[in-house]
Amino acid sequence: MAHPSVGDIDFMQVLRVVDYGDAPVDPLSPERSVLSVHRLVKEIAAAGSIPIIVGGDHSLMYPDVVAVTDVHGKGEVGVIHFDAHFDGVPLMFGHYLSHGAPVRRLIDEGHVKGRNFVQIGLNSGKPGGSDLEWMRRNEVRYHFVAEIDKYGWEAVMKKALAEALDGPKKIFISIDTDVLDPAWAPGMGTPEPGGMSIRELFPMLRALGVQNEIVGVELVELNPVVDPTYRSKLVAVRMLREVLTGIAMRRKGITDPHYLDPAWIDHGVGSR
Ligand SMILES: [Mn+2]
Repeated sequence: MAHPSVGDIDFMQVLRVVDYGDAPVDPLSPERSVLSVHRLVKEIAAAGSIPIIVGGDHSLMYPDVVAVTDVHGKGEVGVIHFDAHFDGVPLMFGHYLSHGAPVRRLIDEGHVKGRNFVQIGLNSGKPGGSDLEWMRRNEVRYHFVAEIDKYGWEAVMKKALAEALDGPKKIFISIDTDVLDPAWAPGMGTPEPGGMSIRELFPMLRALGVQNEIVGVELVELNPVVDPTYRSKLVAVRMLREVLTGIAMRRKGITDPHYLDPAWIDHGVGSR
């Protein structure tokens, strides 16, 4: 029997997973890099596959999501954005393309409707006055960590999904590793203490895959070099495995995000 990848369903047995290589980037120029990232991601989406992008910082969100909406339609994709930060400033140090501004670009240019843009896990200083005003004017939905503390991840996810799918039928998932508390994954660019736990994020990622048509996933802001414990890399890999397991479960017709394969679990905790 194949070793189950995340406790029950082995996504490698269900999906065809291919390493499509690296987008050529110019480390000194986001303006030049954004084009080659967009081209590669669009090529994957246009082939009918689900691009899974591993960053790199969150400036990738702009070419990644535009590539996917180019294929699936402007305004036809909802975004579930896990992040401690709202990433929607108009300019960062005067720059149009940066990891602090992709949300602004995507919504202002009409690739994704603000009302289908759902942020989960906000946990830094609140967006400032004019930024918050912009978010509200564009009907961006946002859920602070405090909301997860109060109502639990499942209630927040249910609400977030209803918001993202208020129109579109397809979902792009953007995961900034800093949505997690740095205790779980210290190898990141802009850690914020008090973030989500893996016990909240992992089941949420899996459930998103089970319950939705996922058309793209990105994992960004991971910086394993600054974490000699190796933990950040393990946790990041697991995030993607949870999403992929959810997608595989859906392909097998499973709709319960808490499903455990009885053939496997009977030999484990369930039988004792
Ligand atoms: Mn971010």
